[in-house]
Amino acid sequence: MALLRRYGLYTAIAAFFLYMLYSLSSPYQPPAPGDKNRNEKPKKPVKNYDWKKLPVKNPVESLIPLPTGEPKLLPKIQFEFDEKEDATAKNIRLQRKGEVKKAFEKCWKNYRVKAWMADELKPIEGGGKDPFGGWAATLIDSMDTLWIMGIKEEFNSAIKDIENINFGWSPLDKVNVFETNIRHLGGLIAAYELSGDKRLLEKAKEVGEMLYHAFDTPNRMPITRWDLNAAGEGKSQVADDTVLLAEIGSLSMEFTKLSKLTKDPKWYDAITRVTQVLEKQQDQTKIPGMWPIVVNGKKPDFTSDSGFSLAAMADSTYEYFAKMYALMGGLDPVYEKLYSKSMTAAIKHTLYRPMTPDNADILMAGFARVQDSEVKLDPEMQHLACYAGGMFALGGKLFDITEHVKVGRKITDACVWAYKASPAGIMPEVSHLYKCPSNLNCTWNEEAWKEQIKARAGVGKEKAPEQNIANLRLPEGFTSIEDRRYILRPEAIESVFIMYRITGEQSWQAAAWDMFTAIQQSTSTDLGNAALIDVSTKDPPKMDSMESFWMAETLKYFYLIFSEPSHISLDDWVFNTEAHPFKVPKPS
Ligand code: DMJ
Repeated sequence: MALLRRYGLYTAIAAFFLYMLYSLSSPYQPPAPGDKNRNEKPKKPVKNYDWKKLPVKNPVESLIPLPTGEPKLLPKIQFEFDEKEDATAKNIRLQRKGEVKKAFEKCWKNYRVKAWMADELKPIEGGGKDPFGGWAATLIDSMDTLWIMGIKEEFNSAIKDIENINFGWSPLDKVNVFETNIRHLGGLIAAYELSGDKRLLEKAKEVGEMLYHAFDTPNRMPITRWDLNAAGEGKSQVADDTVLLAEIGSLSMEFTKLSKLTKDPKWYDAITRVTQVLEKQQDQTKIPGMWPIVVNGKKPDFTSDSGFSLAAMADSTYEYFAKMYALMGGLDPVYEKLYSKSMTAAIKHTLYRPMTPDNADILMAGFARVQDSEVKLDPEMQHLACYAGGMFALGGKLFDITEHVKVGRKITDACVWAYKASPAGIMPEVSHLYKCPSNLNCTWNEEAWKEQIKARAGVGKEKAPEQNIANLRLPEGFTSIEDRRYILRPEAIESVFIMYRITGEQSWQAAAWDMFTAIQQSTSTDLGNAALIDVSTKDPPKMDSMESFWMAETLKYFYLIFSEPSHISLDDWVFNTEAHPFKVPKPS
């Protein structure tokens, strides 16, 4: 009646039909205004910077062009799978794939109903939160998973809402350029490449135009924690003197792909200037071949600090070298050089063999600090470091280095071991293991393990080691657990998936299923999946958090390991660090 009074009969009928059409286009409906589940955006004044038209204050003299020429035929990455599949194995595989898809559909449905357009769904209370700029991170991050899982109606109906996202402004004081790049830009590019829907490329360009202004500094190094409003208002910008290696070095795949798709080299130019600094300074650091976790973007100086790791805050910079080589069709040799020198140094200085009760021949990536020219390795184990298994294995295949495939296998084995060792069947966020004196052979020594627990615990040294172990809830082999959470991260299943596709060994699928069932058992809620506070208990308490990478990465890799191996083959696609697949160029 209200519609009728306000707009007249014909408009009201048209509006009613439009509404019905919209309702039918998706089985899951977003909440109405005023509904407590609706994600109400903050009431700050909304601006809308036109990034494409905003003048660049520090233009480059000439743009670095994309390499031209025919892409090389790269070595085969995937195992030559048998066309015929055993009927029982197929049944099990399909049933498992179905379970993963069901888990995804529950999260998607509730995100749509309770947190539509928010960055994240609160999986316990319902409603949404916006830690990533309020640009619907979960929606954009999940698009290619929808496509890959064949949920095409949802994919298609979500595009019109994506078109309405305003990248011209954010309520955040500082935008994380790295996260926006890997989640939003990466997500849109992959969704476009999979579907061919031009509206997604247009949106990717909008994100690219915005992020390009983070590079508008005198030395063209990007500002990674970026005051978007200052940039939008035309203020001068300077790169920071304290920058995380991962945040400055992991913009390359997305920017390169955007340049290729748009035929505009400006994004490739922007990241190539970072690559040039990495290359120039690679041999001048305290561990030549690697760069410290903290670098100086202002100078730029990527050599001074003394902490090195393949894990958090550095990770994807290393991950992207081999992947960039593939994405460039092998036409840019610099990425092979960056990969091979950094991996040689990382193997020597950051990998260690943990001591386990079954004397497993496994490897983990720890934290290296250089003191008085001596490298000291702290045998840390981060869930984040598990990606390194896949990185070495992929790099090994791409550059034909058998040793790297073996290293990749051993790191992935360590992650599978850590999942199994934990009471909840899930690896904790950060812990320490006992480092074997040699990587070549190592025999379990219970006394030595207990002594190290005492030493690490510091407090309560007077207690018997058994008491310490019980109090600290340490599985055998662990010497401390600093962060007991599991925040739905993907790195372990990511490497397990890559190992499966590379070797064809079904044991990786079995390991994946154990991981999936353990994760589901502890994290599943009525609305989705929740991060865990403490995986060192059998029944871990939950947090009201479901990061967008759960649907973008973790569930995608679980789904793909139970899919036909030709579905998103590693010979045709290369995943960005948020698991968004980009097409690999092929020679014609
Ligand atoms: C994701 O956003 C990406 O995988 C990133 O490289 C690391 N952190 C999360 C997942 O753990």
